[in-house]
Amino acid sequence: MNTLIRKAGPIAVAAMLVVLMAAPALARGAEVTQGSFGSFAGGTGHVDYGDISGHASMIRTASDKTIVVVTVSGLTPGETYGSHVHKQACDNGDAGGHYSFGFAVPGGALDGSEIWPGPFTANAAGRAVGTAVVGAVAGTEAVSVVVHAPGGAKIACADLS
Ligand SMILES: [Cu+2]
Repeated sequence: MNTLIRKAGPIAVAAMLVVLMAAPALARGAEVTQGSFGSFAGGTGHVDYGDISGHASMIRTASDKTIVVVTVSGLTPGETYGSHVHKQACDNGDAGGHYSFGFAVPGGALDGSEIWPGPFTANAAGRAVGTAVVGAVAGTEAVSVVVHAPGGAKIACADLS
């Protein structure tokens, strides 16, 4: 131990204890839920796009943001698709309606209360990427992401788990 550390010893130990005691509160990590897209079967309110695939991830960050990233393939090149976080599982009423915070949040869609990773436009290969970043942590009802055809029909869904 050199002189400086010996002199600073008690203060350094106290500072270390403060850091260690604060660590659990600071250590809350990001929570990630994710899932793969599957096409909805053809039927009332649906357009059967056949073989849409891809992935959706939702990150609830330690800094109280929610980030949603979707990658979708099997789309029609040049076509623009809507996409939202929904509040029911894909096989429960076709994912139900949109997830809503119930109040406006920074970056929120519509009236500021929803999370929309779309709209996005498919490239020449029929692929698209969509993102959403909102300044609040999504609640437990944010359980799926739906892709909508132009016109609104639900065509694909990913359960987040
Ligand atoms: Cu939707």
